[in-house]
Amino acid sequence: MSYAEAKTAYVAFGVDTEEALARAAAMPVSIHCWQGDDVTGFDNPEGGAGNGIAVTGNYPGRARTFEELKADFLEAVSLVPGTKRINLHAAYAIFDDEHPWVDRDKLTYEHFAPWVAFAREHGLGIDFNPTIFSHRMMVDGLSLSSPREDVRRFWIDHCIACRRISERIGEELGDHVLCNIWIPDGYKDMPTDRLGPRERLRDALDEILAEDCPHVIDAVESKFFAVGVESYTTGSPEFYTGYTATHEGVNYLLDAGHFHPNEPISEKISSLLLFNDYVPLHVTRGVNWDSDHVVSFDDETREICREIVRCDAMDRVLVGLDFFDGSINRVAAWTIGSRNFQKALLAALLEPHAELRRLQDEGNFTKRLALLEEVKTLPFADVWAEYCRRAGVPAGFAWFDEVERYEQEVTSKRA
Ligand code: RNT
Ligand code: ZN
Repeated sequence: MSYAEAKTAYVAFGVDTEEALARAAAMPVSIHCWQGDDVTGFDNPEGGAGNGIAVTGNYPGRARTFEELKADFLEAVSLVPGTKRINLHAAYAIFDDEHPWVDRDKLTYEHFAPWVAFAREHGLGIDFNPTIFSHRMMVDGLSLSSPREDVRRFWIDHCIACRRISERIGEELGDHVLCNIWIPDGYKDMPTDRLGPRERLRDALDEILAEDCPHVIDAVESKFFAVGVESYTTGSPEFYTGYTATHEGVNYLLDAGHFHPNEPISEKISSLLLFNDYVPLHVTRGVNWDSDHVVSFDDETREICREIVRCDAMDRVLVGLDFFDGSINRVAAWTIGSRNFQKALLAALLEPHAELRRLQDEGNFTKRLALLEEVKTLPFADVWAEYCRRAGVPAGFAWFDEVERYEQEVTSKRA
């Protein structure tokens, strides 16, 4: 079927494909830098990910330097339609002769100026995250909620540095920068004090967030449990629900992998939208746990996008991707997950939401279900192909040939 025929098929359901294409293309999606190197970063390349984060797989060819990571990122995003931002982590600081290595509590804007130059050159926005894992100051698995004053001090100073860096990036780019704090703090086995760590986390956040940073959109990311912290997570959903509800301008970041596997975040977006300026997301795919599998064009990703569209919140839901699979070609992983999010977004924009809402309000639940199911088999593939064509990226599976070529010529040559 041609795009023109597909367009007609959608019109029959009151859906304007032109409007959907334009809206999908305009929504920024923050693409995480950390898929390219298994969350290793540049400040401790020998260390690799650990101490609060887990990555599996040893597919050859991971990016080891700033140059390699930039090249791989550009390769991946050249195959993805839509408006892109780059999501950085503090561990991706650039050190050189002029700005030699410093520890994370001493990082400054200069260590990220090369990223800003890169973003400018390619018309990308930037988002930022303190890196509170893979570091010797994670003591007994704790950072901001540690009982040790020196440990808390180090991480508070790191987070303050990150907010200042984010502020300066925002100034430089004339943009807002999402600065998202996630900590892995928790206990493997039954805690005997649940309150103390949470009091310490609350007080640490108060100190971190005290400075006025007009270019920064602050967020805190909750988690229910993780491998290694099965029994207790300091930064739980209730903790951050309370914290963000009582702290103006601090937004609650929902990660799709951070809840019970049967507790989808698509259900939560509308509630948070009522009480927060922004709802930042980490779109990822947990398989039985927070495994951060590559995002699939699956029911939950599609439902997340439907909610964004239904709530008319494309400017308040800040989408970031957060998956990292080291067991397959990393450029392919980046491309697959990012394209899948774009597919889900476009598909959501192609549903007759006003009509579906009307049916619900009229109590016509039979027709609501009938219509929801009927539109699933409209010729989406043809609109998707048109979306890709207009963005100048491969519409069909040809993108994979390009990734294979890149692997042959570039990543497979890395020792
Ligand atoms: C981990 C959190 C966190 C990280 C990234 C690297 O469970 O989801 O967002 O994945 O910061
Ligand atoms: Zn996350």
